[in-house]
Formats: sequence, structure tokens, C-alpha cells
Amino acid sequence: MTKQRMGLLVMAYGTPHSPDEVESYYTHIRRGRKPTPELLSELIERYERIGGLSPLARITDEQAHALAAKLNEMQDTITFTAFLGLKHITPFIEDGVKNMREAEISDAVSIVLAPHYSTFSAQSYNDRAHAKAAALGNIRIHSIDSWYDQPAFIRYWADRLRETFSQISEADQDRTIVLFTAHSLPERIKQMNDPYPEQIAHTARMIAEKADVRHYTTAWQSAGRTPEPWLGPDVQDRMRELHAEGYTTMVFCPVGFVSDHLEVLYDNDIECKQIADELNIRYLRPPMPNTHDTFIEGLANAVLDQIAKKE
Ligand code: FEC
Repeated sequence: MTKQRMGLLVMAYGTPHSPDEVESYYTHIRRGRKPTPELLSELIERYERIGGLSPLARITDEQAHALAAKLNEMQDTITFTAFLGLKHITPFIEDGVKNMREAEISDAVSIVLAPHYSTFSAQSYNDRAHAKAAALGNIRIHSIDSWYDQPAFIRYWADRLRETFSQISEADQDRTIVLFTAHSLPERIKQMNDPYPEQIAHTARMIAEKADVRHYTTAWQSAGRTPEPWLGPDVQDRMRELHAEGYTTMVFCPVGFVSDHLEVLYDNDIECKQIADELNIRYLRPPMPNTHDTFIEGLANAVLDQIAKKE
């Protein structure tokens, strides 16, 4: 039997490939508005603090390859080929769609390497992929809106939490709290009935139940540097409140992200850690999913579920 060929458009945020690209990348994030010299040097400094550049480019590549390999191993009717499509840097989402079309792929599934749906995240990725597919013609893309509730994704974090809690003495566990965090978004998403805040809360509930976590909360991180109001509470304010409530160990699960990158390595491991040191509390942050097999299995199941839905 000949196997069907299917494209796998793996979409992710993207990161500069070299220091020269930081300005154009930041300008793209700001929808064409150049950052001021102060904002630019602040961003360059953040990259320097995590080693010069973000490991995100390498990790995204590895995740895309691992996902295609996993899918090809899990079933034998479809051969998947992965194509990258990035939001803010080359290869852009549109390049990914064009590359699939040039490889004569007519059927594809797209997945965003971010678990939750929001008009600002998943929808903006999917809209760009569909617009490019419509412009090129002869290619259909079946998009996954969100996959945060995939059992293997929940299991990934629950397993990491159990490992983390095994390092905390029984006496300290009552003064330990897990902070499930995600990227903040402008508060106006609430008026748009965006499901993002509820999906984050649901993710936290599912992981906490599976790992038998006694105390947990959700908080927002990495809000943009713009004057408009962003979703709160901000994780840094929340840390101070939790400390005042008597917590002495804080376990960070940035469940809105799936890789080691600037927002985790700087915003959590440097900024939040600094607050933890100031408050004299213990900061723990289990490893990010990256290419962990359980996590890749969750992504693969999301792709196969999407294909089953379209049949
Ligand atoms: O490691 C790296 O180099 C890239 C890390 C990175 C990830 C990421 C994920 C998300 N963002 C989301 C929304 C926004 C909104 C704005 C915004 C701004 C930035 C800036 C940098 C940046 N983001 Fe990002 N984001 C990453 C990096 N992000 C750098 C610019 C400097 C700053 O504000 O810190 C505000 C845009 C504006 O100014 O108008 C909104 C969302 C995600 C998670 C979902 C996803 O991955 O798509 C949502 C990773």
C-alpha cells in the first residue's frame, strides 16, 4: 500500500539567529515599529545575560524533527515531513507554506509550539498559514487550535512536579507553592471572550490534580513593554504576596511555553530568582519539555486527533 504524504507545518515564535538580527526581529514583534535605542539595548542585554542568544532556534528545529519522526513511528499509513514556519523571523510562516507547496504537498496539518489558544497566539499563526495557502492554491492546511489538554502534555509536567517535590522535605511541603505561569496578553482579550485565561487555569488544575499538588496558583509573566493594561497578577507581584502568606519554596512551571528560551531563562531564572533571593525563599524550576519523549508524544497525539477529526 502506498503511504499518503502529509506536510507538518510546525509553527513557533522564532528568535534571532545572530546578534545582527535582534533589531529587525524586535521591529517585527512590534508590527513594524522600530524599538527605541533604549529598548533595543535592553533586549540585547537580556540575550547577553542568557549567553548571547536564545537556544530557541535549535530547540524548535529539534522539536519539529522529533515530532515528524514520532508520527512516522506511531502509524504506517501517512509519511509526515516537517516544515518550519516562524512568527517573527525566517523562515516565516509564509515561507513554510511555500516550501510545502514547492515540495508538492497538497495536504498538511499545522501545529503551534504553544499549548493554548488565543487570538494573539494560535489564531494569528493559523490565519497567516491559511492566507498564504489560499494565495498559493492547491494546498489544504488542517490547523490545531490548542493542545494543552493532551494527556501526555499534562503527564509531562505532573512527572516533573513529582520529581521536584521528592527534593523537598515533608516539613517544607506545606510551605511550598507551585506557580503555573503563561505569557501575559493585553487585558482587552477579556472583552473578546478569548479562552486563553480559562485554558491556563484548566491546565494548572489538571497538572496539580495529577501530581497531587497541595498548593498552587496561576500568574502572568513577561508582559509587553507597552502602556496598555496587561493581564495580571504579574508573577513578580504574586511572589511577594505568597511570601507574605508564609510560603518559603516556590516551584515555577511556565506551562504557556514549551522550550528553554529568553522568557524562561531570563524572566524566570534570572528575574524571579532574584526576587526569591531577596525574599530568602527557595526557587525551583523543573526542566522545560524541549524534546522530552512524553511531550513529543503529546504533540503527535494532537496531530493524529486532528487528522481523525477531518476524516
Ligand atoms: O528566546 C527568544 O528569543 C524568544 C522568546 C519569546 C517567546 C515569546 C512568546 C510569546 N510572546 C507572546 C506575546 C507577546 C506580545 C508582545 C511580545 C513581545 C516580545 C518581545 C520579545 C519576546 N516577546 Fe513574546 N516571546 C518571546 C520574546 N510577546 C523579545 C519584545 C520585548 C518585550 O516586550 O519583552 C508585545 C508586542 C508589542 O510590543 O506590541 C503580545 C506570546 C507568547 C507565547 C505564545 C507563543 O510562543 O507564540 C503570547 C517564546
